[in-house]
Amino acid sequence: MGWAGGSTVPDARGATRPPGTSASSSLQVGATPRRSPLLGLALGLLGGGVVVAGLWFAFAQTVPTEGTPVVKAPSAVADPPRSPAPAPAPTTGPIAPRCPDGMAFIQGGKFYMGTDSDDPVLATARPAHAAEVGSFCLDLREVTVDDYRSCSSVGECKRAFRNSEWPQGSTHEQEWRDSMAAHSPLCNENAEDRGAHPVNCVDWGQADHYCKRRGGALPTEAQWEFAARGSDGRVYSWGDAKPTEKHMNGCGRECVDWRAQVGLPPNDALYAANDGWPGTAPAGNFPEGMAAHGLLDMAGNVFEWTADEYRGYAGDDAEAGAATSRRRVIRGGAFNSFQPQFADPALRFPQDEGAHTHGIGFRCAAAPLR
Ligand SMILES: [Ca+2]
Repeated sequence: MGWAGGSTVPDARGATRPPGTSASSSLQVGATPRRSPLLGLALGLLGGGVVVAGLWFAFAQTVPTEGTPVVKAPSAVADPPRSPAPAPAPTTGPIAPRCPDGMAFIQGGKFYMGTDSDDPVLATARPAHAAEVGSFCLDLREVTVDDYRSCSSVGECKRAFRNSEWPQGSTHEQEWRDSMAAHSPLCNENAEDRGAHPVNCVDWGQADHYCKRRGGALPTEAQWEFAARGSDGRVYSWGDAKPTEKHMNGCGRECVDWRAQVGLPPNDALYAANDGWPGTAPAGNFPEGMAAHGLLDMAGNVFEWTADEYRGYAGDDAEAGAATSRRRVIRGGAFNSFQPQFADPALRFPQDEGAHTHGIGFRCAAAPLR
């Protein structure tokens, strides 16, 4: 997408010129054409005719006719000094806001952020509380592998990781290591045919840097949630319908089967159908799950890094004491999410900002163009 990239390229000399012109089409100047005597006479007669016509025209303009005001003829006498031309009247009516290519304009507004659900999965998202955000732009899709490589292949971003790694937490060490090994092949940097998939296995710093290089930033949590659900209190980003294999890339039959194949502990399926993608799917592949503003994959495919450090909404931040590094909020559920709560726009989890996992990617926000 490259919306901070320059769209103009100077020519070989570094000069600029209007579009559609070239140096070879410029006029030759300095040559004086010769004129024949006959041509001179013809031009003289023509010039005289123009003078006569001009005088008639000037006269005609000064003759008042009924109902029309007198217009003063041009005069050789200097006019009195004129006052400066008035400034153009301000344009009335709203000016359509603009966003960089590939981004949606999100009109700012109020909403209830978080949830009052007592579901344990949504524990960190309690309580619902009034919030307000200003207008901003947000990527319609998750940043893809190809997008990210446009930065990492020119040495301006660090390459995405090829292994999945996250803090051990309370998991048994061998189980933790086995799980990281089983999931690492799902890092899209390992494959040549996943250019249209979301980039994953990037840590928070890589995501933050990529967005800043594009002239934007990671969305704040409030921006992300407001973009996903708007102001109307809907249950999911697409509305109130329960998530299916048409709405999002979650954990369907294919995901349960994949876990069995690689020897991971079984889990339930979010839906019974096979959504076709045991790992990530190409970004924007689930149009029925489209949120307001045309945003895609706001649930499923990959979780998304946000700008914010994790803080408990109610000030109950006891977990933070055990963290070994700063934790950032991730949003939106992933391809391996098997509970509908993971599609709830309020869902939020802390993640170590140094983690780089198969299930986390990102999208960027930006200020509207002026
Ligand atoms: Ca997503």
